Amino acid sequence: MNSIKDLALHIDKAAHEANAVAQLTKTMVFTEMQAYEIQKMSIDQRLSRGEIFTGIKMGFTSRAKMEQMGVHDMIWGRLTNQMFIENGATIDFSKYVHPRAEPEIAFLVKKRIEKEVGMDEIKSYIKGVAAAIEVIDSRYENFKFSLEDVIADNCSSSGYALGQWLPVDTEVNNLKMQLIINDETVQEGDSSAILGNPWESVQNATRLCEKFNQPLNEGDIILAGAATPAVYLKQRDTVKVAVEGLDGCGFLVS
Ligand code: OOG
Ligand code: MG
Repeated sequence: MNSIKDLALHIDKAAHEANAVAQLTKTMVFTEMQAYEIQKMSIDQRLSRGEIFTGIKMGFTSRAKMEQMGVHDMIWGRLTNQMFIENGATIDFSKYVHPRAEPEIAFLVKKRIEKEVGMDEIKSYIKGVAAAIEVIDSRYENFKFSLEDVIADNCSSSGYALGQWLPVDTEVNNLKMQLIINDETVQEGDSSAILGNPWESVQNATRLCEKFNQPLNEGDIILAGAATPAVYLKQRDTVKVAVEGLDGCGFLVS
């Protein structure tokens, strides 16, 4: 492997086949901007296999997540329809390397976003909010990576479940968020852990859309990032998220 393209094909294959691989930065040194190029090329592979782009996810927008993973900067990744988990569905454990779940809040785009939008205008670009669970599954051995590695690996994105969409003026800040596995609360946090207010994450998402030339269209989603550390899943788990004031969602692991 001696080019950005080789690294992109390698990480795409690892994701496609659910195999853990060594960190890409162990093979070749690359910058954060090159990591985003690798991410884009690896997602282009998925799109060429027929997957459809459905939005973006923000990462490391809470201190809890940054501390858990030992990484200190906001990141973003791309979502596709193949990652969508129908509320109440069963996911196949064998299709993942070492999946973890984390509680999130999702935003539904109302109109095209291609330029940074200020906080004063942000709500006019969004038509719904919902509780969400993100399934992250690093393609790296032991779930260990540098910032460049995780960006190249599409920020560990591998699945997302969504609760019922509620109107855009539904309060999303200062809400209790719980990740519940097998009827036990395994993580609990507050939505204000997401950059002080999850809307700040949406605002940052628009900034990154402009910077990386990745427009969002009506119907695309933005995941604002986890409010708590993520928890490893195992076979036969029942996974739910409860967010005060929003409709919850969940799935089973087979
Ligand atoms: C990277 C993804 C981070 C979040 O919500 O902070 C993320 C990882 O932890 O593997 O999705
Ligand atoms: Mg996440």
